[in-house]
Amino acid sequence: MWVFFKLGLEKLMFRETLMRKAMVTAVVTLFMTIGAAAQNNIAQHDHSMMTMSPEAQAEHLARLKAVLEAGSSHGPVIPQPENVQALAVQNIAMTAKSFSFTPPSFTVNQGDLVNITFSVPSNDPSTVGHGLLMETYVENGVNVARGSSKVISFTATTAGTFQFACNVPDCGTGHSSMSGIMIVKAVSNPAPTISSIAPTSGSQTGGTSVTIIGTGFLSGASVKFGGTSATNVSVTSTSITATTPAHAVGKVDVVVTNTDAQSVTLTQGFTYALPAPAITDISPATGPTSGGTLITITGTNFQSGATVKIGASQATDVNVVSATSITARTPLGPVTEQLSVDVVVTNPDSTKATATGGFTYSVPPLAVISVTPNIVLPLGAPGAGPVVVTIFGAGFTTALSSTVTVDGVAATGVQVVDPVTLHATFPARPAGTRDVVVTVGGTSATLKNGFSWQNAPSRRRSSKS
Ligand SMILES: [Cu+2]
Repeated sequence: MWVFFKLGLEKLMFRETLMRKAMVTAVVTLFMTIGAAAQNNIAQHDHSMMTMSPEAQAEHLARLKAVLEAGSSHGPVIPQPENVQALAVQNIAMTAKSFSFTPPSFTVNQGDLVNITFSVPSNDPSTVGHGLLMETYVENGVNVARGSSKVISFTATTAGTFQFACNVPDCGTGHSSMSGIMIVKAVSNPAPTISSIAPTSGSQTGGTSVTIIGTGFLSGASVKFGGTSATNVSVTSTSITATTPAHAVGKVDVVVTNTDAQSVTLTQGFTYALPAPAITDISPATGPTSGGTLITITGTNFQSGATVKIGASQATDVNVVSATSITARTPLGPVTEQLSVDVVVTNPDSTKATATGGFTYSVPPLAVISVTPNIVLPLGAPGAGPVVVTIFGAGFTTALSSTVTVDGVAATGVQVVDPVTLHATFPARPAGTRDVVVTVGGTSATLKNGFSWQNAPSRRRSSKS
């Protein structure tokens, strides 16, 4: 070890590469442990204040860089961040005097912003001052004149050991003893996590602004949806906003990758959907409460398999003609008075469009169309008695009181089933064919000869036929 130690840096450069790396590492280790006083011993390439030609200076710089590289140890170099968000600010006051750096070594944490205030005392023996060349971080050297100082700043992005030296070769005898080491301690950040994303779905065309909530996000983190990078990514430690890229319809993974390569995946965390439908027109926009009106709904982004709801009920005969047109029949309308109801188109992917009050059910004039059954046994016949009938018509409503008479006698148990259906119980009456009258509010409608009481046909008549 001591043999290696006493060899000068320049002599080491001419050795076989692996040997040199091992030896310089040993030298660095030694002067880190035994202190600055020993550094003078490694100086054997002094230039004794002579003035070097530009070519010689370039060659010297190249050789010095090679030596520093050999004396440093770190992984792949991480570029300087564009936006510095330092873990901490490390202000290092460094004095360079013939022929040592004070301090000869210092330690920072990965991610720290390092500000080296590099000073050369006014009483320094070197008339040309000194300089700082540091592996990876100060690649081109910074010269500082005697009696002045400069601040050299960088972010300690890459962890490892980085040797530095004076890059002013003609600063005097002992120049090459001016060497030191910066140690950047690797900082392992906690892996990022995602707790939620909002919204959880958006159009296949992209452009949805989403917010991802979680922990451990690092400035510069990237976000991918289904393998495609999001844009407009803005990061704080606990939230990320980003704009979704375009992607085919379906569920995709959301991946946040930190600048230290740690990542987190929210499996199938975002759903790409077709654009939501919209309704622009409904024609006709009115129809009777009895339903059955064929309407055409015009709009956009209707999908095959869409359903249509009118008021509280599903429309029938729904036909998605195209992405812009649907035909359907209105269901039975409300039992109450004239009413406007919402028309809702729901695509198979659950996106929907609502036309508020888009269809108006009109109550048609009161009408009685038929009674079932309409022939029963007359009063006095064996088995004769009250009978429950169904009356079909129009304009029935629970909003107004309803009465039914048959043969001038009130029916009992009158019940409005829907705007076109009533139930009632007719009494037994003498044989005959009579009128049925339905009264709703102050309006009546009559089915002339709508109901008969009569005996069953005789066997003879039956056998004749
Ligand atoms: Cu120097």
